[in-house]
Amino acid sequence: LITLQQDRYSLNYKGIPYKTEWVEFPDIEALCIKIGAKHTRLKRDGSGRPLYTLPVIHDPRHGVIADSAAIAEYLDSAYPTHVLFPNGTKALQLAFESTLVANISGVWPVAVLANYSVLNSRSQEFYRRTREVENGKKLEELAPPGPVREKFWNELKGGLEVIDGWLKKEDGYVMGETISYADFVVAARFIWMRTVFGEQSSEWKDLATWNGGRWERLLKSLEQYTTVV
Ligand SMILES: N[C@@H](CCC(=O)N[C@@H](CS)C(=O)NCC(=O)O)C(=O)O
Repeated sequence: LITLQQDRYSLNYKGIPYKTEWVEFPDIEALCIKIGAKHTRLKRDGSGRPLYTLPVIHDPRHGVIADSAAIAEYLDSAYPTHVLFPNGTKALQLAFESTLVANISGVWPVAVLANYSVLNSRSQEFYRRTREVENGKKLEELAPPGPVREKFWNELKGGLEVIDGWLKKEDGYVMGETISYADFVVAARFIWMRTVFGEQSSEWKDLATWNGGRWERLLKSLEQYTTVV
């Protein structure tokens, strides 16, 4: 199951035809090894073993590539229209991605059970087992309703305020008028939140009001690229 959709948005943006194959969590490692996709980091279970992740693309013109940033860089070199990393912006865009991920990390413990509930039973078993080992806690104990959950939610809100402060007051993209990889990084996280919490949830309704509603408007303005093909 691909939860980080930003590469699909890149493909849509560039108008490259493709087909999506959905992969369940327990099948990712074996599939990556079989097709020769590289691991993207090490497992966080203390084993030091490689961790294979999605998204991965297979382009018959080139081969198999893992990791969103590497995929975007490859797509720019092979398909140079609608550039994702305009000249000289890759390092800044990747720094933006790291900071965004750090600034919104409070959402993770809050969303973990909602994320778990959208998976099928095989992926649920894998997700619960691996995430509980990584965190040393039951999923239910990560952000129980009450002050702990509120603290994480407020951390998310504060983190997004920082990002909002970096962007233009009137709507616009990370690079101003130009769409780039960084906007798909933001959109992918918001679409993930909307998907796991649900559009009618109190969480999404709250998020949609933050920072003058800019996040929902961003999704609307990128909608044509964020549809699933
Ligand atoms: N840096 C990678 C991160 C991708 C990633 O973390 N993917 C997760 C799903 S959102 C994954 O495949 N996890 C596999 C696992 O937990 O075993 C990228 O941007 O492509």
